[in-house]
Amino acid sequence: MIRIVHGSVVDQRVDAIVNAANGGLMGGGGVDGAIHRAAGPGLDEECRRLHDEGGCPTGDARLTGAYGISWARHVVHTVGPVFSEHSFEEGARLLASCYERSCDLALAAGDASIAFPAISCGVYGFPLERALPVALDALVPYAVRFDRIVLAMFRRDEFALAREVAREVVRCHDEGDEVVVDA
Ligand code: AR6
Repeated sequence: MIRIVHGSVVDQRVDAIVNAANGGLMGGGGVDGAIHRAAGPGLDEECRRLHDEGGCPTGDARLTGAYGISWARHVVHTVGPVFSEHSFEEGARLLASCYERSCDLALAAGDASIAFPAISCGVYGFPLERALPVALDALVPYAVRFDRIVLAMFRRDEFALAREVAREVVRCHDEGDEVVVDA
């Protein structure tokens, strides 16, 4: 089941929390900063090791522990494309790959639920109305493989826009304050 919700990805009660990271994996602003603050120094330390091993290329992902995010089993760090650095087609391919690689790593680690922020839709400049169809396209094939996939829209206006876009591109219905995709 895929759900679009309003809120921070850090607050989702799931096994795997996905981070919109940068290639260095050493933390940053936006959701990356929020996840590192919530997870604490254990995450910083594990990320430093991944950084020293070369970090993570755009479109790929790396899995770590969740440390201070006590209910989660893992944080999956994925590196979205910077919107202005690619053709739309290439950016969309890289963005889809972020969602797919994150799901693959979480499944391989035994996670039954996963929550994503809107990867690349903040500092990296990918318009949410163009990113969400890419995200949904990538995630629908995984819907049966997880108990729950959550797309967490941090700002109220992002959630409102995501609800509009979802209605245009997939069959879905409202359940309280959430949008459930009928996969
Ligand atoms: N908590 C939860 N979600 C947030 C928060 C927060 N505190 N702040 C922003 N979002 P972004 P990107 C939402 O910019 O575009 C970092 O510095 C935001 O509303 O965090 O992939 C990394 O280190 C948006 O929907 O990620 C990279 O350098 C979503 O998170 C770079 O930013 C993604 O926005 C990655 O940029």
